[in-house]
Amino acid sequence: MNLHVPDLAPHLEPVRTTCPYCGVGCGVLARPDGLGGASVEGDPEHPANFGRLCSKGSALGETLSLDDRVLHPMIAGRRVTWEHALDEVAARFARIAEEHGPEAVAFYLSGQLLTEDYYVANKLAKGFIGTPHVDTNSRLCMSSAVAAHRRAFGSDTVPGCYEDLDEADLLVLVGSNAAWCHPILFRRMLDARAKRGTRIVAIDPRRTQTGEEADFFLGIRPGSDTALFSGLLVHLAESGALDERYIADHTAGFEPALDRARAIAPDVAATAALTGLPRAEVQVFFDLFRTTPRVVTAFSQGVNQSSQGTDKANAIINCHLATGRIGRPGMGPFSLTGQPNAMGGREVGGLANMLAAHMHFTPEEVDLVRRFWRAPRIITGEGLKAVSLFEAIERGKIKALWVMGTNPAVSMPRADRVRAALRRLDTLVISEAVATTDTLTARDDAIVLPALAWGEKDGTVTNSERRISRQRRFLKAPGEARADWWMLAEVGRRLGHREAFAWPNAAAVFREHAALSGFENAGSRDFDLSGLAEIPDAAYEAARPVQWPLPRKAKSGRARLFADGQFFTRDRRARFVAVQKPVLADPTSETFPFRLNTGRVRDHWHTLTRTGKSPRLSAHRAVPFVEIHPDDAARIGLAEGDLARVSTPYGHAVLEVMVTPGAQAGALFAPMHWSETTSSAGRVGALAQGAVDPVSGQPELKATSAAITPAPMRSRGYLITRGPVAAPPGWWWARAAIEGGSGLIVATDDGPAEAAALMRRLFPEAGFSEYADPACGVYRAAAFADGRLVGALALAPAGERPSFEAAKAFFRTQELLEPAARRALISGRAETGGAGPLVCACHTVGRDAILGTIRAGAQSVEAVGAACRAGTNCGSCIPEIRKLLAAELAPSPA
Ligand SMILES: Nc1nc2c(c(=O)[nH]1)N[C@H]1C(S)=C(S)[C@@H](COP(=O)(O)OP(=O)(O)OC[C@H]3O[C@@H](n4cnc5c(=O)[nH]c(N)nc54)[C@H](O)[C@@H]3O)O[C@H]1N2
Ligand SMILES: Nc1nc2c(c(=O)[nH]1)N[C@H]1C(S)=C(S)[C@@H](COP(=O)(O)OP(=O)(O)OC[C@H]3O[C@@H](n4cnc5c(=O)[nH]c(N)nc54)[C@H](O)[C@@H]3O)O[C@H]1N2
Ligand code: SF4
Ligand SMILES: [Mo]
Repeated sequence: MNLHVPDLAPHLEPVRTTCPYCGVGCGVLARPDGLGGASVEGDPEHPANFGRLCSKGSALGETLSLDDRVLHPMIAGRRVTWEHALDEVAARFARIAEEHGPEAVAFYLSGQLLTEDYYVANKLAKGFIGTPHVDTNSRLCMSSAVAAHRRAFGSDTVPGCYEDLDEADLLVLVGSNAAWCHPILFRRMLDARAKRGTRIVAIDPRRTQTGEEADFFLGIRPGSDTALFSGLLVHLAESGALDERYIADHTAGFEPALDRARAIAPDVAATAALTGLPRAEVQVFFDLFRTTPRVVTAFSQGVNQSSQGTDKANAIINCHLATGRIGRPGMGPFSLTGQPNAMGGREVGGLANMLAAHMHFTPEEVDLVRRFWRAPRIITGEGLKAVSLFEAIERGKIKALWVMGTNPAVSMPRADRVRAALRRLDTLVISEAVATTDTLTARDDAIVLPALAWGEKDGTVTNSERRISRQRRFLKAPGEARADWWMLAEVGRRLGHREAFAWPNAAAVFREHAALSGFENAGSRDFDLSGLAEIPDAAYEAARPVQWPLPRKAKSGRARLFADGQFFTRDRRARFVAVQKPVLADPTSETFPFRLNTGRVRDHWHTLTRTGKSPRLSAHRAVPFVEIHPDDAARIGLAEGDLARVSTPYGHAVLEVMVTPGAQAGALFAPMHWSETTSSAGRVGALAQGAVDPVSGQPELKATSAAITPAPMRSRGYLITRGPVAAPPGWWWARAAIEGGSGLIVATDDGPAEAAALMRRLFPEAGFSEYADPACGVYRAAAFADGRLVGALALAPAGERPSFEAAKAFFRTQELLEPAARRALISGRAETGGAGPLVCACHTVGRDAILGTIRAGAQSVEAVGAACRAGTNCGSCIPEIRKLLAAELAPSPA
């Protein structure tokens, strides 16, 4: 295997790297094609995925184009040299620190930075500029899990590993849509079920794809998880299922925690009332948990992104501690991390309530870090957490902000306010790879630093099971883009700290980080990577995935912790936590009678700056949408595909309606992905309330009181062009990547006449094929230059929606279109017969094609795969295929 730093030349041997999306941390083999692209496949030797990749990982090759990249440093929209940009950042930070104190300078970082980037940012801010205000998008993601770990274990330690998922007999998924968000781990869970009969329980107010696949789905009332797990603790205590010995020898605080649990949910009936679940379901779940020793409770954002997120997580951990089911094969609470390096950020201390290397602010720890860094301005206490940080910016208290690897104008709750706050800064510095993000365009005088992106940079990431893997470069740096750690170090040197920021490469940064983790650490701190503190450059280059802790002299990392009952509290005992009774922070009202939940879809990643480039990934869900229960939809007068206006006290959006019995009555769900760059009114972050958890400071993103009303427009349709164009003012639109062009799915109060005029404005030189039926409100046109298709526009009355799916196929080729094809395009019929909405992103198979195979006799996922290849690569769509099978094969009512 070639593990050298490669160049642009095509490689026979692939480069081993790690997927830049979710916290599963799959190994990827990348083969550059010599033209700036690469093909990717799963690394069979990586212990997270053993060769598999999900739809997003498989499509990484489609996201490497340099369109929209930031290629040069810019100040106020003008290209400048690196020297100039870095001098300017340093000078402005120095001036602001001088005039207003160092606390007027802040950093907002990301769980998508590499550990080396993160380490340098943290060191610069907390040791050398002297500002504690360093927070990260991990505040919106993992901070409740971190806080819960610390309360229970005395340290932010994930006790288990992925093999526990393979070896469990019961997998409880709480607030996790793993089928879509951790697809490769979910496939491991399904494998465990096939192999050992593992039962899967999903607990979520929505019946997601995960809930569909689970053996047992608990459609819990939003925010009521603490009640469910309090009820479980009481049940375990009363049915003699406690591990009394473990409790006595290795824990503290059991009695008060049990008393509190009793006060919240004394029995099954009370638990059922609080969670909205039928008693029988609560009982089944309690029985399963009680009688199955090998149980892993995996949790994600339905737990963390909550105004009681920390209590939710501790209520779960309490049940594992009470049964001693922790740190042993197939057992334990398991926080599924979101971002590829959520864990690495925690390791360096990139959160405002941490100092460095899992150390906090005891005087001894502060002094230790100060001595290790030889820091002139070490901070001595916590900084502001994300939500308060942006409020401090709004108030003018923080004057300079460096945003790195995150897009807060989209992803922060109350995103409108956050965007306005960015405009109040004296200085906004942004390191970015993509030029069109909402944050980057929030003001026109930002200092923009071009960052290397995935495939171009070198460093490490840590996945959900504490496993550190290398991300390796296999592409040339585009333009003048540089690594994030390099920019930070250059600013550090310019601020006069030459020696402290003198690393020659990422390996050197990593060694220092590993050394700090082991510095004066005789087993008192969980995070110890000192075994790698002297790793030579060549070994770092070739390093294979390894789990921490990895102390000096250790032969290998550790898969599990805490089986010995030794925790990182002062007395080495774990703590039970007496949790609070759940109350939702934002009660519904007459004006806002619904509860808006937000989250993710299968094929998109966050704010679309990367997956938005892939035609395959953009097909599964092409427009911003809102899920609603059929009864609610009927009452309000909304049908599938209609447009609806969703409002909360904080903002509003216009979204396409998806009617689904998977939604709870009274609940709405909308994905977080669309921004102002990719839609006219789909930026859902603006709607989220963001009340923070009192312990972790993590904002609530799953339950905001909301209203929904129909927002009909006269016409629906699409506008497809070869290069991107803007939709006319007043149109509703969403942008979707397609092969050979740029797609807008649109709605408007305009009709055929305005549409015809628009085509002529857009393509003044072109020839047209057109069909117009003004009486019926129908217009379809294609524009040709020298016989080549350059644009297509179709509008029809809202109920009839012209097929974007069918039309986009005509743009795949740059060749002349045959007259028959021209006619087909204008007739509004697909050339090939509609494939329906995309289901399998890997082999581009639509719903109708799959239904065709089922009707032709395919009776299983395997048979469908054999007939049309759907589901045979990454498997992310298998749950959807199973659902189609179930619906088609269900006996029809007599
Ligand atoms: N496809 C895709 N995968 C991703 C990402 C992506 O953008 N796209 N992002 C990655 C990141 S950073 C993260 S953090 C993870 C997130 O992964 P997940 O946490 O699995 O994803 P979400 O959709 O945010 O939320 C999970 C579920 O929580 C449920 N929920 C809401 N309220 C409650 C509640 O009160 N109780 C319970 N029990 N459940 C509730 C929601 O209905 C939702 O189905 O995904 C990672 N993987
Ligand atoms: N309503 C709602 N909001 C949410 C959530 C939700 O469930 N609902 N989930 C929250 C969670 S869990 C998360 S993790 C966040 C995610 O939200 P964000 O982190 O804001 O989303 P991304 O789109 O991943 O932003 C990453 C940015 O970094 C840029 N980038 C890519 N590579 C590099 C690089 O190497 N260096 C630099 N400097 N930049 C790079 C990308 O172009 C992109 O603009 O959203 C949070 N917000
Ligand atoms: S599960 Fe998918 S997105 Fe997550 S790391 Fe693996 S390939 Fe990447
Ligand atoms: Mo996240």
